[in-house]
Amino acid sequence: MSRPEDTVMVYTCVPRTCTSTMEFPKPDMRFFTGEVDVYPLNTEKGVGRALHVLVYKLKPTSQEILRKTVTALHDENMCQRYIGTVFNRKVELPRGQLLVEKSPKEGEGSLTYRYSGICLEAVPAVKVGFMPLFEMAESLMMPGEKGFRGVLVNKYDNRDSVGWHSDRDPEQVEITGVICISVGDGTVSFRRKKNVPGAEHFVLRKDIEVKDGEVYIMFGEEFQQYIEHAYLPLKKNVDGATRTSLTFRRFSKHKAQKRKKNSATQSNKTPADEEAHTAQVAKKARTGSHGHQEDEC
Ligand SMILES: O=C(O)CCC(=O)C(=O)O
Repeated sequence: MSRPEDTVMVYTCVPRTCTSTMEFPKPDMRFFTGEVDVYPLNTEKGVGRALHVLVYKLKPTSQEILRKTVTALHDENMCQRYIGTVFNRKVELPRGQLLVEKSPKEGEGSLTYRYSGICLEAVPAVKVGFMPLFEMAESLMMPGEKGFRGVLVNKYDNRDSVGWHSDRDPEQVEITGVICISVGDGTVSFRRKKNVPGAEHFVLRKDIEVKDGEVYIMFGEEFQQYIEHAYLPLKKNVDGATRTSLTFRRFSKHKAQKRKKNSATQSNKTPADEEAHTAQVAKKARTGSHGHQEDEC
């Protein structure tokens, strides 16, 4: 398990081997303690894009709001386990899921997210009491960044998981990338992608412990181009083990995605990597490999 290279109380980091300074989001003291754990993913400081995982800690008052909101969600059984199509076989995906949209515009239809033959349709944030959680996540954005359009909720029980993937946002310009709030302890794994030029500058793998009430940011320009992440199954059955993660995303549309949507020859193919992962889960494999591909349904 990796320990943070640095725990900072200041928000400008000066890497030892390069001349530029690195600025991290300053935690808003209404919601967060001042502590930030910084995990660099570069193998050599100053070489390649600067990519980090940053872990912030919510104050007890914010944790209380978070816990109440998530408990209410689970009491209403809002996170559903979906049956996906994998190699023409129907397989239950190993986690419960819910998509929440911050501000659905009337008449425009809500946010949707599709992979492995399933289509999640968003519920409005106000209906599930998520507006304060958007406020907490957005307080970590850098000045001028675009806000989050939605949040994907994953509910993991016992050995549930999400395999290796990157979140699709290829044109990501916001340096705060994807922000994830964790309810319950867990280990999130990161690794560099194979066969991607530039990915050789990053660590082969880093496992980061994220505790209940902590918030991690996949921080850095084009983070998702070079790095995959996963929440892998626990090694053993632990009855009653549960964790919920809330990943805040911009759900920006990719140019190719827009083209595809407009095209008459739209393909309904499910992402090959996700299929591989789910097939592995079906075979009770220990680890998986998949890639979310986010699309409008
Ligand atoms: O549970 C986590 O921390 C990871 C969630 C995730 O990978 C995702 O929603 O794409």
